[in-house]
Amino acid sequence: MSDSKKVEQAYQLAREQYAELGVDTERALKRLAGIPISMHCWQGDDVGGFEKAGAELSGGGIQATGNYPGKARTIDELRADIEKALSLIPGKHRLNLHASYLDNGGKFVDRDEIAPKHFQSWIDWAKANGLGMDFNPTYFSHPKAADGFTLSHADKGIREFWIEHGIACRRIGAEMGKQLGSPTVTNVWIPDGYKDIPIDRTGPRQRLADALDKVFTEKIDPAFELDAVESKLFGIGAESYTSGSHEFYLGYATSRRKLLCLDAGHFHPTEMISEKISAVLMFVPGLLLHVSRPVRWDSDHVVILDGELAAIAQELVRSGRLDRIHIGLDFFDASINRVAAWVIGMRNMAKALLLALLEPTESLKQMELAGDFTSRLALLEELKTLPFGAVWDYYCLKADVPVGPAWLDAVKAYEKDVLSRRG
Ligand code: RNT
Ligand code: ZN
Repeated sequence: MSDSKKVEQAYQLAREQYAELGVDTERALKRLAGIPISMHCWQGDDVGGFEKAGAELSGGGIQATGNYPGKARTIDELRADIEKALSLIPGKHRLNLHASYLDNGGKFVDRDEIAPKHFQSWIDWAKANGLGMDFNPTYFSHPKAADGFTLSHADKGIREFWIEHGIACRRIGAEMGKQLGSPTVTNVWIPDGYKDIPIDRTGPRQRLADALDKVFTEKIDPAFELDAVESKLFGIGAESYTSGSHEFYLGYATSRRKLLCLDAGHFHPTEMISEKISAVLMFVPGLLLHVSRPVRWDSDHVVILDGELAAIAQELVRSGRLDRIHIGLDFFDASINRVAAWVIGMRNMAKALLLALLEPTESLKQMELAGDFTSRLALLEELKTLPFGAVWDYYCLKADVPVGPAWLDAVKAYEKDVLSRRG
């Protein structure tokens, strides 16, 4: 029997098993195919970008560690790596680009002067590859961010420089969304904060709110562009205070009607974003997720299929508001093959969504409402050993991407033929 026959046969059995619980696997697969995941460009080159030749991530309290060979050094190399990764991931997805990945034709263009034309080649490439795009201003790795403050800086000139950057990025995002036919989420994250205990916690936050209001002054059609703001608890060198804390942005997003970005690594270690989704969705117009894996701190490890990832996906699906939720990944591991890192993280996010879509949510809800917590717990545990893998394999087969670990062979071949030849 051929391998694909085996996959089909296993799927038919799985389908029957799920049907017994009232779960329609065909419907789940259809819904899964309609959920894009925004793949972050920065896993491909350790958050380096193409602003200057040989640029390295520096500042901003984010830290890629490892020196696995073969990282993308040029825009063409990064695009080739992304294409390779996407060819191994089922579904139609998006590319999440940082402003520092601009195509400046080899001539330095500062952050306050970037324009849609510096991203036209990315837009064309995205279009050719059937990808939507999301965007991020880059408020780090820059001399004007070197002392740890940007939009909340005490110096007006520095604030204004970064306000201009934000304004420019929204226009770029809008152009991407317009040309690609689906709104670009432009996500603002700034590293601003103090290493040691500040006297004035209010001032930087007032300056930040004022600067953001200036960044967001221009009305942009939400069919082209949506704004998101991302909080953070701490950063390296900003351990004691961040201007853009969770409470700050929750208030800001609620009062200004912006999307709130929840990054899984930006909270206290026992605080889970899965628990926050239902609450914040009640008050903000939409959510952006930065799905990441914090190991002891905001370490940005590759996303694995763990309990929290499953819980995040459950909350997204159970919310019934996927139309207001944008899923993006945020990690950067330089210690393993970077293309594999993408594939592992993306496939895991999709798997978690599928697991959630295969849940008999209505039955579980009825048990809960009836106070039958015994049945709720029993069924949740039984679900864990249903033949989910057979449904996932079938999804990969139908999407024409490798089933099971076979994708790794493709990555190894790419490493041998392409990545290992990079100096
Ligand atoms: C940093 C934030 C932010 C970045 C990217 C590169 O802590 O998570 O989202 O990871 O902008
Ligand atoms: Zn993030």
